Amino acid sequence: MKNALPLGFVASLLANGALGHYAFTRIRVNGTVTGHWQYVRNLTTGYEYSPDGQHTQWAPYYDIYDENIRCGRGAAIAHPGIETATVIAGENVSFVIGASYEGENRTIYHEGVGQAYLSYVEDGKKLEDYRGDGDWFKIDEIPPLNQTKWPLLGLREMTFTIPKTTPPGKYLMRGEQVFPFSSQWNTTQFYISCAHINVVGPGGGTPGPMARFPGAYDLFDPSIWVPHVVGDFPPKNLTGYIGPGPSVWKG
Ligand SMILES: *[C@@H]1O[C@H](CO)[C@@H](O)[C@H](O)[C@H]1NC(C)=O
Ligand SMILES: *[C@@H]1O[C@H](CO)[C@@H](O)[C@H](O)[C@H]1NC(C)=O
Ligand SMILES: *[C@@H]1O[C@H](CO)[C@@H](O)[C@H](O)[C@H]1NC(C)=O
Ligand SMILES: *[C@@H]1O[C@H](CO)[C@@H](O)[C@H](O)[C@H]1NC(C)=O
Ligand SMILES: *[C@@H]1O[C@H](CO)[C@@H](O)[C@H](O)[C@H]1NC(C)=O
Ligand SMILES: *[C@@H]1O[C@H](CO)[C@@H](O)[C@H](O)[C@H]1NC(C)=O
Ligand SMILES: *[C@@H]1O[C@H](CO)[C@@H](O)[C@H](O)[C@H]1NC(C)=O
Ligand SMILES: [Cu+2]
Repeated sequence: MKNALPLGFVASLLANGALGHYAFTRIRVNGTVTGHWQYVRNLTTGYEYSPDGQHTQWAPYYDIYDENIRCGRGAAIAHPGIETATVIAGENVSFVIGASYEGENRTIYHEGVGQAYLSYVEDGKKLEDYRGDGDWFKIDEIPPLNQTKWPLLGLREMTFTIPKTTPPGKYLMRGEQVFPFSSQWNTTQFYISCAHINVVGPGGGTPGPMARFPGAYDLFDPSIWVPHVVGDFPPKNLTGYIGPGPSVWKG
């Protein structure tokens, strides 16, 4: 958050005792919260634009033109021992916070949209080795509730629905929360994690439109950076905000 937040927001963070960021380290499937990095690709330590081995695992990622924008910092391939969660199409998968300066039970406090994408792993190819350089489609988006309120604020998790007609198979599932209200252009924060899932169900749908990362987002997208003046929190004019990237495929 260095040099990137309006004073009013910083003040409200300090009032809440919140000093840092967070990472979605686990998912909820079938109602149960699973282990840290059990089904989610481990993030490396680092700051802002690159892995550096010195900062925290839960710092956001900033560079929308780098391959780390797919699955988060250093998560282009999976760490050893990651598992794949079987998920029934039509059910929910939540990305649950599990690491922050305040420990595992931090709640979401960044104002911003939550989104989820899927990328199919071709039959016979291993999810573990898949770098996410293929096509992605957006399956869900959690927009503002009204002019002033993001529904994610205060929750521990972002919940997304796997469309009922999603073609069965193995997917990288990309969950992200975007904080587009930095005081400076080109400092939008992305909280990204990718889970390994195996979708089961009848299939029958034709997902699309497709997008690739990098490529899906542009620094000039109005949703990537929403300028706020100092002290302008809570926001006053959120209605109409649509998250960056392609439209949602509902199945
Ligand atoms: C995740 O990455 C961190 C930082 O590099 C490392 O310390 C940790 O052992 C890794 N955890 C897993 C489950 O791979
Ligand atoms: C969720 O429930 C389905 C149906 O019972 C099961 O096949 C699947 O393994 C469960 N997934 C996880 C991650 O527990
Ligand atoms: C899935 O999530 C949506 C949105 O949060 C919720 O309305 C719905 O009840 C959930 N469905 C299940 C089966 O938990
Ligand atoms: C986080 O919350 C869970 C559920 O309430 C609890 O079991 C766990 O001990 C908490 N973790 C910490 C580090 O406080
Ligand atoms: C937005 O929704 C929140 C939560 O329901 C409510 O407290 C607030 O008054 C609403 N704001 C507007 C402008 O309707
Ligand atoms: C955005 O910021 C990064 C990191 O400082 C920099 O490398 C990049 O050139 C910037 N992009 C633009 C278009 O200014
Ligand atoms: C609210 O935002 C829209 C663009 O999203 C803009 O056209 C409009 O002028 C804004 N309204 C106010 C009162 O700031
Ligand atoms: Cu933060």
